[in-house]
Amino acid sequence: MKDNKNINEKTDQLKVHTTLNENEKLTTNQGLKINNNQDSLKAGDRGPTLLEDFILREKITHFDHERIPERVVHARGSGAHGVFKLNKSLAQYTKAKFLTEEGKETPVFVRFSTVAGSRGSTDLARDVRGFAVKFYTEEGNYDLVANNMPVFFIQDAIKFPDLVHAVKPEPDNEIPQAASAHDTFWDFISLMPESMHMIMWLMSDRAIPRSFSRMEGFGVHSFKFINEEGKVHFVKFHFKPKLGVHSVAWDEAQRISGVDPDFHKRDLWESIEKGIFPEWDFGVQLIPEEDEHKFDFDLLDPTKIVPEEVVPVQLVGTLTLNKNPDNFFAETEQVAFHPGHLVPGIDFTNDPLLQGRLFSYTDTQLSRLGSPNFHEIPINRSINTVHNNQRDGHMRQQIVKGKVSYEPNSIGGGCPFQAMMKEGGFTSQEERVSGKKVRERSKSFVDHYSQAKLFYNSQSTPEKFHLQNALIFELSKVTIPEIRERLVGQLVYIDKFLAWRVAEKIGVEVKELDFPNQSLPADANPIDLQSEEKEPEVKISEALSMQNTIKNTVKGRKIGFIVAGGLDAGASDEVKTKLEEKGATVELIAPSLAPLRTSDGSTLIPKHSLTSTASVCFDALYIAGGEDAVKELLIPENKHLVLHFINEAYKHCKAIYFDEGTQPLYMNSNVGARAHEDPAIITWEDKNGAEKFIHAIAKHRVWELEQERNS
Ligand code: HDE
Repeated sequence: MKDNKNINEKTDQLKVHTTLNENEKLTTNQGLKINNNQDSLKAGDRGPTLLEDFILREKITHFDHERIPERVVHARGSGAHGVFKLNKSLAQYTKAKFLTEEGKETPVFVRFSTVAGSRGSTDLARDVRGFAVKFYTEEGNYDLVANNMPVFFIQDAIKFPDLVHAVKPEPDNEIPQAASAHDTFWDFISLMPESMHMIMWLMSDRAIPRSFSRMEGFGVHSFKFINEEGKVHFVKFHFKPKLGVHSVAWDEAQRISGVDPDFHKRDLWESIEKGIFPEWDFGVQLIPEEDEHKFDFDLLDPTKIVPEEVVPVQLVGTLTLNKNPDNFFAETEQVAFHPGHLVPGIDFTNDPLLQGRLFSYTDTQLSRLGSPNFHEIPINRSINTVHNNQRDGHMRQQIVKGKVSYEPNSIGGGCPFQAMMKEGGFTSQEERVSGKKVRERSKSFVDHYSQAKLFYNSQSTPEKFHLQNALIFELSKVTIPEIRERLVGQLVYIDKFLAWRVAEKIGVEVKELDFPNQSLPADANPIDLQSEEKEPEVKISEALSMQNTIKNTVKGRKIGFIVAGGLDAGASDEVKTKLEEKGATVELIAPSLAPLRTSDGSTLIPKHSLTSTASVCFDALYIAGGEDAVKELLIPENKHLVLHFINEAYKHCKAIYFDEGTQPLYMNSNVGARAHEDPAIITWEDKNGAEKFIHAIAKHRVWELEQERNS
């Protein structure tokens, strides 16, 4: 929404820096009006260009320096503005103002990202997604730099460069782009048992979301809440999408990467432009400080979740994205997050992964944005004014008056003053810390398989099947058999059948693992340690299966209507209206982009032709009836394209509605050969077809019929 009403303190602040070229004259960067932007200044019209052409030089110089380094990880991103509304006060647990006043609204900017791929790679890579939220609070910026998976590959920051080097394209030939399916990634993983829980998440369909609006967000680490009295709680942060958690099939993801590599970016942009604002419930898991050691895992270990059955998630707020950025580079590219951007009432824990992150994020902005003044870039500015004695540096914007840039001072009347705690001055939580200086991993971090098992066992049968196939796909790309074998050796500790099934398909044998393990104390043997594994408190966690998150809504769904000249306008209009009333979008796909006439003489303009899009870009298909329309769809040059649409949507377990007169298409497609009832296939025989169609789309997919639909 270009000029929507979703204005808040932050978007207001950005306005000062926003410009529109409408009705303006072209100028140089110095404000000089330009009279000829077509030709450079030459010695004669066929002569050499003159060095004195300052207009040419300025233009080309600026162009030459337009690029900045992309993020070393999370390079590809999409962002949006929005608002966080607190529905339930957390004053009992934290003094952070944006979390204590019920009904309070805080402006936010959110950036979603893939991790491994370059800026120009595809949205649909199998990967973790970043979910970074900047809260512009009255007490300063608070960044919750989250992911769509609640655990991480490694337990200690010192392994992060190794992990990233392993997953990024291989350094000799820069292959493969935005993919973990290669030797170096699986070599590293197979030697890092602590990564196995995360690998279960990464091989699940969570790594190929249907949209950003259908992903969860997790703070991953345990953080701390501190209330006015100084009482401490550990806290885990959650964002739960109002539309449920949904993903596409891997085969679909691969096709989308070709047909529309910007699939997620486009979905986010278009949803917001249409006013279908993505929304999440914000939740917290709270653990009193004194209960820190009550769990069969360590709260400081980022490869572990706190199962919701053990500590329920309390939903306390709503995150809504309601405004697209005006400029991708200025906002989405230049936004700089940092887990160390805190407000009073929130603090870190000693999670050794988090501790390393606290160094990395400012450091990386220095090379990416080129100056310690990156906080002055409009998107990064706090809505609370900034007052300190930091000065100068590249691209300084603020003009601070006066002689004083030190403290203590008397010349400036002592300003700016330190703030007392009661005035909102930040104080770190007082924590007793003692211990020998050691380069070691805590023994409480050693159980690497219980929660990997918990995740796997909590998946529905189709989800397990997809996970298994993802492992087979990925490991089949590994050229070194020993790596494949070693990884299978890890899977044995999670699920023997899974290990056996994968091994069979990737041509290795299931062997017991036997290799040096760098993440364990030197004297520990991983197998012995595993045999000490405790019976877990929770064996199945419902929250871990996407199947359990289905909501009864078609909001934000995109439905492809396959139409042709002479279509039965009455019938298709009825379905379209009902879908649109419920927040879905309908797009017409026809043999060509030429306007077409309906049975009642009205004109329709198709958005797509049968060759310019594909079924993978839609959640469901409606095949419009009408004698002439069906005839046209059946002519040889159209028939195979239409059947391809239908068969592919069928294979990907989508809802398909065949309206009156489309029997020949139905019979010629794979749908006609189905042996059993299928709730997501609606035909001309169904009474209340539109309602059934809507119901089927709301279920997302009939994954449980995948085997049958593909047989
Ligand atoms: Fe990051 N991470 N990270 N990370 N991370 C970056 O910062 C890093 C980790 C996450 O949209 C970088 O500005 C280290 C966990 C997101 O701009 C960099 C370690 C989680 C984003 C960096 C981690 C994240 C980043 C690259 C291990 C989930 C994108 C560019 C110690 C909780 C933010 C940048 C955006 C980006 C370092 C691990 C989330 C290099 C050293 C765990 C969402 O600073």
